[in-house]
Amino acid sequence: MSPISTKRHGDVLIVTSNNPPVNALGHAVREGLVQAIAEADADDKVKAVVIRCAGQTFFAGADIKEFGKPMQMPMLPQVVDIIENCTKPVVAAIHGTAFGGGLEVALASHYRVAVPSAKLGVPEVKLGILPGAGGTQRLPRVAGVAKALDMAATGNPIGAKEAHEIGLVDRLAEGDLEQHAVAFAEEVRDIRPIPKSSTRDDKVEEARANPAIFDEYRKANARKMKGFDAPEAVIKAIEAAVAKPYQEGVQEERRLFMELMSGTQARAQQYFFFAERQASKIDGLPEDTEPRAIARVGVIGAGTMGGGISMNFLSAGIPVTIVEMAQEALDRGTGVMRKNYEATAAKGRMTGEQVEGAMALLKPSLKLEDLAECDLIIEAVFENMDVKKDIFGKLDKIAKPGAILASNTSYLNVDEIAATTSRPEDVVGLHFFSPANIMKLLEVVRGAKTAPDVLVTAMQLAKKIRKVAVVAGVCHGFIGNRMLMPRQIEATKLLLEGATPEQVDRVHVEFGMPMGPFQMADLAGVDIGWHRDPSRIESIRDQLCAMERWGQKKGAGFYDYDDKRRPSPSPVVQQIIEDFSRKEGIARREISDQEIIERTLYIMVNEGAKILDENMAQRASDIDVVWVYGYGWPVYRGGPMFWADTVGLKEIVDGLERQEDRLGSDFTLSPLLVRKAEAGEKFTR
Ligand code: T1G
Repeated sequence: MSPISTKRHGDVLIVTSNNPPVNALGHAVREGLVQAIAEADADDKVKAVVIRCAGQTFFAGADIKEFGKPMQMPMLPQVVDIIENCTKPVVAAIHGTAFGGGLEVALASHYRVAVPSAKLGVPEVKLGILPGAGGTQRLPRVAGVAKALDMAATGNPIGAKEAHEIGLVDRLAEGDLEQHAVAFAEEVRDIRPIPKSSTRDDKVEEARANPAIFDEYRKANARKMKGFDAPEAVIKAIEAAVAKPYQEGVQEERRLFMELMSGTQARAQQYFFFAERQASKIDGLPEDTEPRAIARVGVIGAGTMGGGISMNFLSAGIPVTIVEMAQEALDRGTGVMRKNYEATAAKGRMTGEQVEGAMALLKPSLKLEDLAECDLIIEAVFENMDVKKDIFGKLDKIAKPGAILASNTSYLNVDEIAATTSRPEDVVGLHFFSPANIMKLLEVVRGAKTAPDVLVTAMQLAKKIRKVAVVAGVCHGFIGNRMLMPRQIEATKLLLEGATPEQVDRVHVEFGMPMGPFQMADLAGVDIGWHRDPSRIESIRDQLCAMERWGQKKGAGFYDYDDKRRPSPSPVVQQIIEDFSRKEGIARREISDQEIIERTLYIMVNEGAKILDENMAQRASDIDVVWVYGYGWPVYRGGPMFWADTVGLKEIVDGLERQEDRLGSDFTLSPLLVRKAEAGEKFTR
């Protein structure tokens, strides 16, 4: 049964796609569209065509599940040209997300009608490719070059209202979309010549006269595009749309598309698209597990984390009761939240009334007892087990039956915390990453006794507050921080042996990380976790902390900073490092970049393999989701485990064996990693 059906409404042929969940343009859909256009062409009684979709959205793009498989004709580039060459006017009726190939079908249609809530976009760059069905050639001709560049090089969609303002949508349909689209088709049925996007030049003329626009775009977006292949290819394809007629430009698009599609970056980013969606699934839970209703959230602690966590729920329209121990801390915390919202509003990403609306949902309190009305309570206080145990003991008496009790701990044992309550089945870890209102990652830490519906509630709530949740087991540092630890330890040892902070950081930044271990320490605070005793100096970090070189916030850490927080290598720090080398009797030596990669990145893969072996993560791709969303691992490398597969697990093992003496006696190779390397297996598909 074809997912494409047709029906008549007067002299309009209505073509409907019914291919849940997102009307992906799979082979059967493409075949059906070609047949429908042939039907329209062959029947004189058909004066116009409407293409629409049933379900949640207009075509959301090519079927990504078909990528890497043998091509099945007709391919999308042929389909869109057939639509554009239809002898009757074709109207695309858009709702939901007209993304990728979906927008390309709409662009090849002669007119576009959309509901105001619809979104239009070409997110192909997020998959490491570019719009490959004429999108890079038609979009600039319909929406203008500047808008086309921005949409196609970032992958960010625009709303239907904006699309209507720039002429990408011809009419907004308030109410019944099909009715409006048919009425519009009736209006345009006799207009000749039928308008074809591919032959329009009015909107590319300006760029033709000013090709500098492309280099200006490259310069303005260099940082965001750094390391990625696809955005530059998009710019080249749109340059071709401006410089060449459609038929030649679309050849250039095809060449660039095939080049990208055959590259590792595309494979990594397409892998990651599914990895991110897989992470929300919890294997082995009873199918009928229902989430608990969360009408009000309680947060204990109005510091950086407590405030940031609260903002996630307030922004999603969920009321929050926030509790501090002292009025001054409570006022400071709520003040920071308001300031953050106002900063977002100043950037035009929120309106004034949205700020007021969010803050109106916040109920500050000095009494834990006020949390009795909450369905979920998140503790976000000092990272100390005694403090957390004390709080959970009190919560056990205050919280209503069925309330979920969560700790935001980054490392500590959630089972130990749960044991201080009479309801361990209601206890879970919700590890947010700082800044909690910005970072998308949420580690959901599953205690030994955490109930299935608590987990399902956490995963569903994560989606509601626009987080990407990953289930982690109870171990020191869960998934992300557990892999971060060996990396930080080795990075510090490398300093003692001859590397400099800037060399280690450079290797990581060249690899694609947003910053290296020492830049990250300076940003987060060198003093995090410091014992606070300036007389106790047992490490380089102790020495820096004792000198109040706590990082950017103090104008000095591993680096010196100017008043604009620009870093420069510090001779003082270099001297401290060399003094420590001498004190530890370590002869400094030249250290290669490769050694840094093996000792700081290969070692992370080894820890990831142990996490998998101990069932502290459900799947290797979950580990990749943690590192991309929690630490900025470059998505064009897929994540640590996908990357290890591209390096080859045998090489990872060989590299770690090469470093075995330097990794020290407590280093052990993961048996799972060794087994997979020997068997020639991979961690990810
Ligand atoms: N192909 C195949 N499956 C897809 C899909 C797609 N394009 N989009 C979504 N799915 C699956 C997804 O894996 C999940 O499956 C289910 O649908 C619901 O997705 C030639 C080559 C449309 C905004 O990049 O952005 O066109 O987990 O959880 O939150 O130029 O899906 O249920 O088994 O994300 O409501 C370009 C990608 C393709 C759009 C809906 N298009 N999709 O979000 O649901 S390349 C895209 C999305 C292309 C042409 C090129 C989102 C969504 P499961 P979901 P959602």
